[in-house]
Amino acid sequence: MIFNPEYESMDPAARRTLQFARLKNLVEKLYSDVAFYRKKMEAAGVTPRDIQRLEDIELLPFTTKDDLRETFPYGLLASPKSMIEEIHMSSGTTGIPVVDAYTHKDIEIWGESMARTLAGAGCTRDDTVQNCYGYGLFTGGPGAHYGARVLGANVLPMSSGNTARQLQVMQAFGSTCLTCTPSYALYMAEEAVEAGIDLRALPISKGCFGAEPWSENMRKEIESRFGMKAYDIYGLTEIIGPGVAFECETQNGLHVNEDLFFPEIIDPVTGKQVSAGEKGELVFTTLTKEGTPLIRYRTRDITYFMTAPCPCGRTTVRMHRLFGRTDDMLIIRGVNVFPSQIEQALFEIEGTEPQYLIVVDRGASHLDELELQVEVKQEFLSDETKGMEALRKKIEGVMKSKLQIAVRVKLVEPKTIERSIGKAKRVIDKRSI
Ligand code: DLL
Repeated sequence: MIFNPEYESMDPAARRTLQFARLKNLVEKLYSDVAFYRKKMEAAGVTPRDIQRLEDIELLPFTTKDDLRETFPYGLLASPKSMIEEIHMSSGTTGIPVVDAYTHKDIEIWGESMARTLAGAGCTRDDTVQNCYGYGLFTGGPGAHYGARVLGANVLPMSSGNTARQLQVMQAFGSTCLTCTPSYALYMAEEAVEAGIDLRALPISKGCFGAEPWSENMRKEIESRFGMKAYDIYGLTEIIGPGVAFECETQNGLHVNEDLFFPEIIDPVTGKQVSAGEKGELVFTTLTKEGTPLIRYRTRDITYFMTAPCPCGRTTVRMHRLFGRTDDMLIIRGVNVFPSQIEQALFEIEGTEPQYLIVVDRGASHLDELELQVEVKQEFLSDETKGMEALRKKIEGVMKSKLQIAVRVKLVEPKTIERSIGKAKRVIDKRSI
Protein backbone atom coordinates (compact mmCIF):
# COMPACT_ATOMS: atom_id res chain seq x y z
CA MET A 1 0.00 0.00 0.00
CA ILE A 2 1.23 3.50 -0.79
CA PHE A 3 0.52 5.61 2.30
CA ASN A 4 0.61 9.02 0.61
CA PRO A 5 0.27 8.67 -3.18
CA GLU A 6 0.04 12.45 -3.61
CA TYR A 7 3.72 12.75 -2.69
CA GLU A 8 5.08 9.26 -3.17
CA SER A 9 3.71 8.79 -6.70
CA MET A 10 4.01 12.45 -7.68
CA ASP A 11 4.90 13.44 -11.22
CA PRO A 12 8.73 13.82 -11.02
CA ALA A 13 8.74 17.25 -12.70
CA ALA A 14 6.15 18.53 -10.21
CA ARG A 15 8.22 17.07 -7.39
CA ARG A 16 11.30 18.95 -8.58
CA THR A 17 9.31 22.18 -8.58
CA LEU A 18 8.21 21.45 -5.03
CA GLN A 19 11.74 20.55 -3.94
CA PHE A 20 13.09 23.76 -5.40
CA ALA A 21 10.48 25.93 -3.68
CA ARG A 22 11.24 24.22 -0.38
CA LEU A 23 15.00 24.51 -0.86
CA LYS A 24 14.78 28.22 -1.65
CA ASN A 25 12.68 28.80 1.45
CA LEU A 26 15.11 26.87 3.63
CA VAL A 27 18.21 28.64 2.34
CA GLU A 28 16.63 32.07 2.84
CA LYS A 29 15.56 31.21 6.36
CA LEU A 30 18.87 29.73 7.46
CA TYR A 31 20.86 32.59 5.90
CA SER A 32 18.86 35.16 7.81
CA ASP A 33 18.32 33.29 11.11
CA VAL A 34 21.28 30.98 11.80
CA ALA A 35 24.73 32.55 12.21
CA PHE A 36 26.47 29.25 11.43
CA TYR A 37 24.88 29.01 7.98
CA ARG A 38 25.29 32.70 7.15
CA LYS A 39 29.03 32.48 7.91
CA LYS A 40 29.41 29.27 5.91
CA MET A 41 27.60 30.69 2.89
CA GLU A 42 29.57 33.92 3.07
CA ALA A 43 32.82 31.97 3.18
CA ALA A 44 31.69 30.03 0.09
CA GLY A 45 30.70 33.30 -1.64
CA VAL A 46 27.07 32.29 -2.09
CA THR A 47 23.85 34.04 -1.08
CA PRO A 48 20.22 32.87 -1.32
CA ARG A 49 19.90 34.90 -4.54
CA ASP A 50 22.32 32.51 -6.26
CA ILE A 51 19.90 29.62 -5.80
CA GLN A 52 17.86 29.97 -8.98
CA ARG A 53 17.12 26.31 -9.77
CA LEU A 54 17.39 22.96 -8.01
CA GLU A 55 20.79 22.19 -9.57
CA ASP A 56 22.22 25.26 -7.80
CA ILE A 57 22.20 23.23 -4.61
CA GLU A 58 25.74 22.30 -5.65
CA LEU A 59 26.81 25.88 -4.93
CA LEU A 60 25.96 25.46 -1.25
CA PRO A 61 28.62 24.32 1.22
CA PHE A 62 28.37 20.92 2.91
CA THR A 63 27.54 20.43 6.57
CA THR A 64 29.71 17.80 8.26
CA LYS A 65 29.86 15.82 11.49
CA ASP A 66 32.61 18.19 12.66
CA ASP A 67 30.22 21.10 12.23
CA LEU A 68 27.74 19.28 14.47
CA ARG A 69 30.40 18.70 17.09
CA GLU A 70 31.49 22.33 17.07
CA THR A 71 27.95 23.67 17.39
CA PHE A 72 26.80 21.11 20.01
CA PRO A 73 24.21 21.29 21.50
CA TYR A 74 22.13 24.22 20.20
CA GLY A 75 24.25 25.99 17.58
CA LEU A 76 22.22 24.76 14.63
CA LEU A 77 18.80 25.47 16.11
CA ALA A 78 16.65 27.30 13.57
CA SER A 79 13.54 27.72 15.74
CA PRO A 80 13.12 29.30 19.17
CA LYS A 81 13.76 26.83 21.99
CA SER A 82 10.18 27.23 23.14
CA MET A 83 9.04 25.52 19.90
CA ILE A 84 11.15 22.40 20.52
CA GLU A 85 9.03 19.48 21.75
CA GLU A 86 11.53 16.64 21.75
CA ILE A 87 15.25 16.05 21.43
CA HIS A 88 17.05 12.94 20.24
CA MET A 89 20.70 12.21 20.15
CA SER A 90 23.05 9.51 19.04
CA SER A 91 26.69 9.23 19.97
CA GLY A 92 27.15 7.46 16.65
CA THR A 93 29.90 5.03 15.80
CA THR A 94 32.52 7.77 15.87
CA GLY A 95 31.52 9.16 19.25
CA ILE A 96 30.57 12.56 17.87
CA PRO A 97 27.37 13.72 19.55
CA VAL A 98 24.63 14.29 17.05
CA VAL A 99 21.48 16.14 18.03
CA ASP A 100 18.08 16.43 16.42
CA ALA A 101 15.67 18.91 17.99
CA TYR A 102 12.08 18.48 16.80
CA THR A 103 9.29 21.03 16.67
CA HIS A 104 5.66 19.88 16.61
CA LYS A 105 5.73 19.94 12.82
CA ASP A 106 8.98 17.95 12.73
CA ILE A 107 7.37 15.19 14.80
CA GLU A 108 4.47 15.19 12.32
CA ILE A 109 6.88 14.87 9.39
CA TRP A 110 8.62 12.03 11.19
CA GLY A 111 5.35 10.19 11.80
CA GLU A 112 4.41 10.67 8.14
CA SER A 113 7.79 9.36 6.90
CA MET A 114 7.59 6.32 9.17
CA ALA A 115 3.94 5.66 8.23
CA ARG A 116 5.10 5.55 4.59
CA THR A 117 7.90 3.19 5.68
CA LEU A 118 5.61 0.76 7.50
CA ALA A 119 3.12 0.88 4.62
CA GLY A 120 6.00 0.04 2.26
CA ALA A 121 6.34 -3.24 4.18
CA GLY A 122 2.64 -3.91 3.73
CA CYS A 123 1.42 -2.65 7.12
CA THR A 124 -2.06 -1.21 7.46
CA ARG A 125 -4.21 -0.09 10.36
CA ASP A 126 -5.05 -3.77 10.92
CA ASP A 127 -1.50 -4.61 11.93
CA THR A 128 -0.01 -5.01 15.39
CA VAL A 129 3.50 -3.59 15.37
CA GLN A 130 5.85 -5.00 17.99
CA ASN A 131 8.36 -2.18 18.27
CA CYS A 132 11.63 -3.45 19.72
CA TYR A 133 13.86 -0.58 18.67
CA GLY A 134 15.20 1.15 21.77
CA TYR A 135 13.08 3.95 23.24
CA GLY A 136 15.05 6.86 24.66
CA LEU A 137 17.45 9.29 23.06
CA PHE A 138 17.88 6.79 20.19
CA THR A 139 15.48 7.58 17.36
CA GLY A 140 14.54 3.98 16.49
CA GLY A 141 11.84 3.36 19.10
CA PRO A 142 10.02 6.71 18.96
CA GLY A 143 10.28 6.90 15.15
CA ALA A 144 8.58 3.56 14.55
CA HIS A 145 6.07 4.40 17.29
CA TYR A 146 5.01 7.70 15.68
CA GLY A 147 4.79 6.00 12.30
CA ALA A 148 2.52 3.24 13.59
CA ARG A 149 0.29 5.89 15.23
CA VAL A 150 -0.02 7.92 12.02
CA LEU A 151 -0.75 4.75 10.05
CA GLY A 152 -3.42 3.84 12.58
CA ALA A 153 -1.83 0.50 13.44
CA ASN A 154 -1.71 -0.93 16.94
CA VAL A 155 1.76 -0.46 18.46
CA LEU A 156 3.34 -2.47 21.26
CA PRO A 157 6.01 -0.13 22.68
CA MET A 158 8.43 -2.85 23.80
CA SER A 159 11.81 -1.18 23.41
CA SER A 160 14.79 -3.56 23.12
CA GLY A 161 15.87 -6.34 25.48
CA ASN A 162 14.12 -8.83 27.76
CA THR A 163 13.85 -11.28 24.93
CA ALA A 164 11.84 -13.91 26.80
CA ARG A 165 9.14 -11.29 27.40
CA GLN A 166 9.29 -10.14 23.77
CA LEU A 167 8.49 -13.69 22.70
CA GLN A 168 5.64 -14.04 25.19
CA VAL A 169 4.14 -10.76 23.99
CA MET A 170 4.54 -11.77 20.36
CA GLN A 171 2.54 -14.92 21.03
CA ALA A 172 -0.05 -13.38 23.33
CA PHE A 173 -0.96 -10.40 21.14
CA GLY A 174 -0.37 -12.03 17.79
CA SER A 175 2.03 -9.32 16.60
CA THR A 176 2.10 -9.13 12.82
CA CYS A 177 5.01 -6.73 12.25
CA LEU A 178 8.39 -6.63 13.98
CA THR A 179 10.56 -3.51 14.14
CA CYS A 180 14.12 -3.83 15.50
CA THR A 181 17.72 -4.07 14.38
CA PRO A 182 18.39 -7.09 12.13
CA SER A 183 20.92 -8.45 14.63
CA TYR A 184 18.32 -8.35 17.40
CA ALA A 185 15.81 -10.12 15.14
CA LEU A 186 18.28 -12.98 14.71
CA TYR A 187 18.91 -13.08 18.45
CA MET A 188 15.15 -13.31 19.08
CA ALA A 189 14.97 -16.18 16.60
CA GLU A 190 17.72 -18.04 18.48
CA GLU A 191 15.99 -17.53 21.79
CA ALA A 192 12.71 -18.72 20.29
CA VAL A 193 14.34 -22.03 19.36
CA GLU A 194 15.64 -22.39 22.94
CA ALA A 195 12.17 -21.66 24.29
CA GLY A 196 10.59 -24.17 21.91
CA ILE A 197 8.57 -21.50 20.10
CA ASP A 198 7.88 -22.02 16.41
CA LEU A 199 8.04 -18.48 15.04
CA ARG A 200 6.91 -19.64 11.62
CA ALA A 201 3.62 -20.74 13.08
CA LEU A 202 2.92 -17.28 14.59
CA PRO A 203 1.06 -14.45 12.78
CA ILE A 204 4.25 -12.35 12.52
CA SER A 205 4.56 -11.85 8.76
CA LYS A 206 6.76 -8.79 8.14
CA GLY A 207 9.51 -6.77 9.72
CA CYS A 208 11.19 -3.37 9.20
CA PHE A 209 14.87 -3.69 10.00
CA GLY A 210 17.64 -1.11 9.94
CA ALA A 211 19.95 1.11 11.98
CA GLU A 212 22.96 -1.08 11.15
CA PRO A 213 24.50 -2.68 8.07
CA TRP A 214 23.08 -6.06 7.06
CA SER A 215 23.37 -8.18 3.97
CA GLU A 216 21.00 -9.79 1.48
CA ASN A 217 21.88 -13.19 2.95
CA MET A 218 21.04 -11.99 6.46
CA ARG A 219 17.64 -10.98 5.07
CA LYS A 220 17.08 -14.51 3.78
CA GLU A 221 18.08 -15.93 7.15
CA ILE A 222 15.64 -13.71 9.07
CA GLU A 223 12.87 -14.39 6.55
CA SER A 224 13.29 -18.12 6.85
CA ARG A 225 13.60 -18.22 10.66
CA PHE A 226 10.49 -16.08 11.21
CA GLY A 227 8.53 -17.07 8.13
CA MET A 228 8.20 -13.39 7.26
CA LYS A 229 9.16 -10.74 4.72
CA ALA A 230 12.05 -8.60 5.98
CA TYR A 231 12.37 -5.02 4.74
CA ASP A 232 15.35 -2.69 4.92
CA ILE A 233 14.70 0.76 6.38
CA TYR A 234 17.19 3.60 6.59
CA GLY A 235 17.64 6.83 8.45
CA LEU A 236 19.92 8.80 10.71
CA THR A 237 19.44 10.99 13.74
CA GLU A 238 20.74 14.14 12.05
CA ILE A 239 18.12 14.00 9.27
CA ILE A 240 15.07 12.79 11.29
CA GLY A 241 15.84 9.25 12.53
CA PRO A 242 14.32 6.23 10.74
CA GLY A 243 12.00 7.17 7.86
CA VAL A 244 14.46 8.70 5.41
CA ALA A 245 14.24 5.76 2.98
CA PHE A 246 12.51 2.37 2.93
CA GLU A 247 11.91 -0.71 0.82
CA CYS A 248 8.60 -1.49 -0.84
CA GLU A 249 7.20 -4.94 -1.66
CA THR A 250 9.72 -5.43 -4.48
CA GLN A 251 12.57 -5.42 -1.88
CA ASN A 252 14.86 -3.89 -4.45
CA GLY A 253 16.33 -0.60 -3.28
CA LEU A 254 15.05 1.90 -0.75
CA HIS A 255 12.62 4.66 -1.79
CA VAL A 256 13.87 8.01 -0.51
CA ASN A 257 11.19 10.32 0.93
CA GLU A 258 12.63 12.94 -1.36
CA ASP A 259 9.87 15.53 -1.06
CA LEU A 260 11.11 15.84 2.55
CA PHE A 261 14.80 14.89 2.37
CA PHE A 262 16.63 15.90 -0.79
CA PRO A 263 19.31 13.32 -1.62
CA GLU A 264 22.57 13.70 -3.54
CA ILE A 265 25.45 11.29 -4.05
CA ILE A 266 28.93 12.76 -4.19
CA ASP A 267 32.47 11.62 -4.70
CA PRO A 268 33.76 11.72 -1.10
CA VAL A 269 37.14 13.00 -2.26
CA THR A 270 36.22 15.71 -4.76
CA GLY A 271 32.82 16.60 -3.26
CA LYS A 272 31.29 16.65 -6.77
CA GLN A 273 28.03 14.88 -7.58
CA VAL A 274 28.64 11.53 -9.29
CA SER A 275 26.70 10.42 -12.36
CA ALA A 276 23.54 8.34 -11.97
CA GLY A 277 24.27 4.76 -11.00
CA GLU A 278 27.72 5.55 -9.64
CA LYS A 279 28.58 4.77 -6.02
CA GLY A 280 29.45 7.56 -3.62
CA GLU A 281 28.63 9.28 -0.34
CA LEU A 282 25.02 10.08 0.40
CA VAL A 283 24.23 13.72 1.21
CA PHE A 284 20.88 15.04 2.48
CA THR A 285 19.19 18.41 2.72
CA THR A 286 16.12 18.48 4.96
CA LEU A 287 13.53 20.39 2.94
CA THR A 288 10.81 20.96 5.53
CA LYS A 289 12.35 20.63 8.98
CA GLU A 290 12.09 23.48 11.47
CA GLY A 291 14.10 22.52 14.59
CA THR A 292 17.51 21.56 13.25
CA PRO A 293 17.31 21.61 9.45
CA LEU A 294 20.50 20.67 7.62
CA ILE A 295 21.88 21.76 4.28
CA ARG A 296 23.90 19.21 2.30
CA TYR A 297 24.72 17.00 5.26
CA ARG A 298 27.44 14.44 4.51
CA THR A 299 26.23 11.12 5.93
CA ARG A 300 29.41 9.09 5.24
CA ASP A 301 27.10 6.30 4.02
CA ILE A 302 27.92 4.72 0.67
CA THR A 303 25.34 3.78 -1.95
CA TYR A 304 24.13 4.60 -5.46
CA PHE A 305 20.83 5.75 -6.94
CA MET A 306 18.64 3.28 -8.82
CA THR A 307 16.78 5.42 -11.31
CA ALA A 308 14.67 2.84 -13.19
CA PRO A 309 10.94 3.13 -12.43
CA CYS A 310 9.78 0.84 -9.62
CA PRO A 311 6.85 -1.49 -10.37
CA CYS A 312 5.25 -0.49 -7.03
CA GLY A 313 4.07 2.82 -8.49
CA ARG A 314 6.13 5.12 -6.29
CA THR A 315 8.08 7.63 -8.36
CA THR A 316 10.63 8.46 -5.67
CA VAL A 317 14.26 7.69 -6.37
CA ARG A 318 15.61 4.49 -4.82
CA MET A 319 19.00 4.03 -3.18
CA HIS A 320 20.72 0.66 -3.17
CA ARG A 321 21.03 -0.92 0.27
CA LEU A 322 24.10 0.59 1.92
CA PHE A 323 27.52 -0.77 1.04
CA GLY A 324 29.03 0.59 4.25
CA ARG A 325 30.29 3.87 5.60
CA THR A 326 33.34 5.82 4.57
CA ASP A 327 34.48 5.57 8.19
CA ASP A 328 33.60 1.84 8.56
CA MET A 329 35.75 0.85 5.68
CA LEU A 330 38.73 -1.12 6.89
CA ILE A 331 41.94 -0.66 4.99
CA ILE A 332 43.86 -3.87 5.41
CA ARG A 333 47.32 -3.72 3.89
CA GLY A 334 46.03 -1.14 1.45
CA VAL A 335 42.95 -3.13 0.41
CA ASN A 336 39.51 -1.65 1.12
CA VAL A 337 37.29 -4.07 3.02
CA PHE A 338 33.74 -3.53 4.24
CA PRO A 339 32.36 -5.68 7.08
CA SER A 340 29.22 -6.19 4.97
CA GLN A 341 31.28 -8.04 2.30
CA ILE A 342 32.53 -10.42 4.97
CA GLU A 343 28.99 -10.98 6.25
CA GLN A 344 27.61 -11.66 2.78
CA ALA A 345 30.36 -14.22 2.06
CA LEU A 346 29.99 -15.92 5.42
CA PHE A 347 26.34 -16.70 4.87
CA GLU A 348 27.22 -18.76 1.82
CA ILE A 349 29.26 -21.23 3.85
CA GLU A 350 27.41 -24.16 5.30
CA GLY A 351 28.15 -24.97 8.92
CA THR A 352 28.52 -21.41 10.22
CA GLU A 353 26.09 -19.31 12.24
CA PRO A 354 25.47 -15.72 11.07
CA GLN A 355 27.43 -14.46 14.08
CA TYR A 356 30.91 -13.09 13.61
CA LEU A 357 33.46 -10.63 14.92
CA ILE A 358 36.24 -8.98 12.94
CA VAL A 359 39.41 -8.20 14.88
CA VAL A 360 42.07 -6.11 13.20
CA ASP A 361 45.52 -5.76 14.68
CA ARG A 362 49.13 -5.24 13.71
CA GLY A 363 51.31 -8.31 14.12
CA ALA A 364 54.93 -8.48 15.18
CA SER A 365 55.88 -7.52 11.63
CA HIS A 366 53.73 -4.35 11.97
CA LEU A 367 51.55 -5.49 9.11
CA ASP A 368 47.74 -5.41 9.38
CA GLU A 369 46.19 -8.73 10.29
CA LEU A 370 42.52 -9.54 10.11
CA GLU A 371 41.10 -12.23 12.33
CA LEU A 372 37.58 -13.38 11.71
CA GLN A 373 35.84 -15.14 14.58
CA VAL A 374 32.94 -17.24 13.38
CA GLU A 375 30.45 -19.34 15.30
CA VAL A 376 30.05 -22.92 14.20
CA LYS A 377 26.57 -24.43 14.01
CA GLN A 378 25.85 -26.85 16.86
CA GLU A 379 25.35 -29.77 14.49
CA PHE A 380 28.69 -29.11 12.78
CA LEU A 381 30.65 -29.00 16.02
CA SER A 382 32.74 -32.08 16.37
CA ASP A 383 35.58 -33.36 18.46
CA GLU A 384 37.24 -34.44 15.34
CA THR A 385 39.81 -31.75 14.60
CA LYS A 386 39.99 -32.77 10.93
CA GLY A 387 36.42 -31.65 10.21
CA MET A 388 36.81 -28.35 12.03
CA GLU A 389 40.10 -27.66 10.32
CA ALA A 390 38.54 -28.31 6.91
CA LEU A 391 35.74 -25.82 7.68
CA ARG A 392 38.24 -23.22 8.89
CA LYS A 393 40.35 -23.62 5.75
CA LYS A 394 37.25 -23.38 3.59
CA ILE A 395 36.24 -20.04 5.13
CA GLU A 396 39.77 -18.71 4.73
CA GLY A 397 39.70 -19.72 1.06
CA VAL A 398 36.34 -18.03 0.42
CA MET A 399 37.47 -14.83 2.17
CA LYS A 400 40.73 -14.76 0.23
CA SER A 401 38.92 -15.05 -3.09
CA LYS A 402 36.18 -12.50 -2.22
CA LEU A 403 38.29 -9.91 -0.39
CA GLN A 404 41.70 -10.38 -2.01
CA ILE A 405 43.40 -10.44 1.37
CA ALA A 406 44.47 -13.15 3.78
CA VAL A 407 42.08 -13.61 6.69
CA ARG A 408 42.84 -15.72 9.74
CA VAL A 409 39.71 -17.58 10.76
CA LYS A 410 39.03 -18.68 14.30
CA LEU A 411 36.07 -20.97 14.81
CA VAL A 412 34.23 -20.48 18.07
CA GLU A 413 31.44 -22.41 19.76
CA PRO A 414 27.78 -21.43 19.31
CA LYS A 415 26.60 -18.47 21.42
CA THR A 416 30.08 -17.25 22.34
CA ILE A 417 30.01 -14.02 20.34
CA GLU A 418 28.22 -11.31 22.27
CA ARG A 419 24.62 -10.75 21.11
CA SER A 420 23.22 -7.27 20.80
CA ILE A 421 19.77 -5.91 21.50
CA GLY A 422 20.53 -2.77 19.48
CA LYS A 423 23.27 -2.11 16.98
CA ALA A 424 25.69 -5.03 16.78
CA LYS A 425 29.41 -4.41 17.19
CA ARG A 426 31.10 -6.41 14.44
CA VAL A 427 34.58 -4.88 14.34
CA ILE A 428 37.32 -4.42 16.90
CA ASP A 429 40.14 -2.42 15.42
CA LYS A 430 43.10 -2.54 17.76
CA ARG A 431 45.44 -0.74 15.39
CA SER A 432 44.76 2.77 16.57
CA ILE A 433 45.51 1.93 20.21
O1 DLL B 1 20.10 4.27 13.28
C1 DLL B 1 18.14 5.55 12.77
C2 DLL B 1 17.41 4.30 12.47
C3 DLL B 1 16.69 3.67 13.45
C4 DLL B 1 17.40 3.78 11.19
C5 DLL B 1 15.95 2.53 13.17
C6 DLL B 1 16.67 2.63 10.87
C7 DLL B 1 15.95 2.01 11.88
P1 DLL B 1 21.67 6.69 14.02
O2 DLL B 1 21.83 6.01 15.31
O3 DLL B 1 21.96 8.15 13.95
O4 DLL B 1 20.23 6.55 13.46
O5 DLL B 1 22.61 5.93 12.98
C8 DLL B 1 22.60 6.26 11.62
O6 DLL B 1 23.18 4.01 11.00
O7 DLL B 1 24.23 6.78 9.00
C9 DLL B 1 23.99 4.34 8.81
O8 DLL B 1 25.40 4.30 8.82
C10 DLL B 1 23.44 3.31 9.78
N1 DLL B 1 22.18 2.76 9.26
C11 DLL B 1 20.92 3.16 9.50
N2 DLL B 1 20.04 2.39 8.80
C12 DLL B 1 20.78 1.50 8.09
C13 DLL B 1 20.47 0.45 7.17
C14 DLL B 1 19.59 5.36 13.20
N3 DLL B 1 19.24 0.13 6.83
C15 DLL B 1 23.55 5.38 10.85
N4 DLL B 1 21.51 -0.24 6.64
C16 DLL B 1 23.48 5.65 9.37
C17 DLL B 1 22.79 0.05 6.97
C18 DLL B 1 22.15 1.74 8.38
N5 DLL B 1 23.13 1.01 7.83
